[in-house]
Amino acid sequence: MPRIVAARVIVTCPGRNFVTLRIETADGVHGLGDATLNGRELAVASYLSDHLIPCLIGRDAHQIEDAWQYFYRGAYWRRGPVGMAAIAAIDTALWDIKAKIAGLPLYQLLGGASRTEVMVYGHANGKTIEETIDQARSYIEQGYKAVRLQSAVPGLSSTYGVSKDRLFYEPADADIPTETVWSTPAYLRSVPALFEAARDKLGWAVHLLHDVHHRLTPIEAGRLGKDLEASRLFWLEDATPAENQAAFRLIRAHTTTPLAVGEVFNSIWDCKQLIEEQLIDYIRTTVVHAGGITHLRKVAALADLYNVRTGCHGATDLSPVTMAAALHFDLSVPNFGIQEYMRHTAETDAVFPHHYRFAGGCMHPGEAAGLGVDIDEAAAATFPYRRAYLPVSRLEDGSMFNW
Ligand code: EZ4
Ligand code: CO
Repeated sequence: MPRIVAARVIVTCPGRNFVTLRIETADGVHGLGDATLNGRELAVASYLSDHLIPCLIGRDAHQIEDAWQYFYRGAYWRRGPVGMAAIAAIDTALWDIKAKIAGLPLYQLLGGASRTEVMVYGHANGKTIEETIDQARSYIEQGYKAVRLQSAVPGLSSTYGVSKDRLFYEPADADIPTETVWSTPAYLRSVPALFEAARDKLGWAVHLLHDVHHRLTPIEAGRLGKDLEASRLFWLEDATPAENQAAFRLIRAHTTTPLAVGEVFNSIWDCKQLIEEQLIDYIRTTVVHAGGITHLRKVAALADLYNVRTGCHGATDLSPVTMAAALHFDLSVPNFGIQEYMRHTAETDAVFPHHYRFAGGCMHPGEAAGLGVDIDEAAAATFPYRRAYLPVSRLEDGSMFNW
């Protein structure tokens, strides 16, 4: 058996923080797993180093399911973003090792390719509707078949999803959270106009997406969905916070705009009702935040029974290790829908050399054995951790709100 003899956590900040688990077997095979939890990185690093790694040494690297169950059931305290990101990192690294030992790209172990490539969507944003549409046009010129549109809300000094930089969007922008102000009425007035103008200027061949980022109540979301129906969105994302899964019944009752949810979910229990009652069209759970490849495959299998397709989260706070793992998953899973893709900076790409590639609006994980991604530890060591938080959000009267 390939015995695990060493495991350690590497924290690096090539423009933003990433937490990576590296597991090694007695034969010198190593595997990587992403454990990055934006704004709470060191909690996961400690959970792994102080609590899980000591139990990992000596185990059979091939027993992936058993390791998953051991750390999930064995904790007694189940689920939660910190614990599930740590389990995800172990799970991903063990799949990487198994595929390397097999000499196959990971997707071959997951049933093989169900498609030739994976459709991704890019992020277009701007301070005005015109700027956002111009940026969407540049994505379409690069071959993208799907683009997410986010435009600044008139009257608000900053809006989530709208970057200061033209190429890269990085919301974790300060060592104490930036305070932002939110107005739902201003937002609800601005979005339908954005998509009407986008259809007018960009036509109907491109898929258009939009992220509400948990800012609405169910009835507000129902109304927005209705107002956007004529613009034929690919999806409307995270319309409301989804702790209350049953709330989606109300949204569903009012609109045929397809709904996506779940980038912050960490287990199948967070989306069980949403899927079983067919309250959503796309499930956004991803490798790093939902217990790794092993658990994500169970989510996808449940979703497949109810015509729900996958749409994995793929923002810049998900490292190239997650991106690679997601692409192997996407290529193999029968009910794949779309994959989010935000470019990492050149520094991040240099720290994590990888085989996945983009062409013509689609991606492929490549044919290297394992995940096809590595970490350059010497380069990683030149970028020490820097505390960075996502902003917080308040209503105009000062009440705390959802960012
Ligand atoms: O704000 O990943 O759809 N993508 C998103 C992201 C999230 C960040 C939070 O860490 O909503 O950009
Ligand atoms: Co989102």
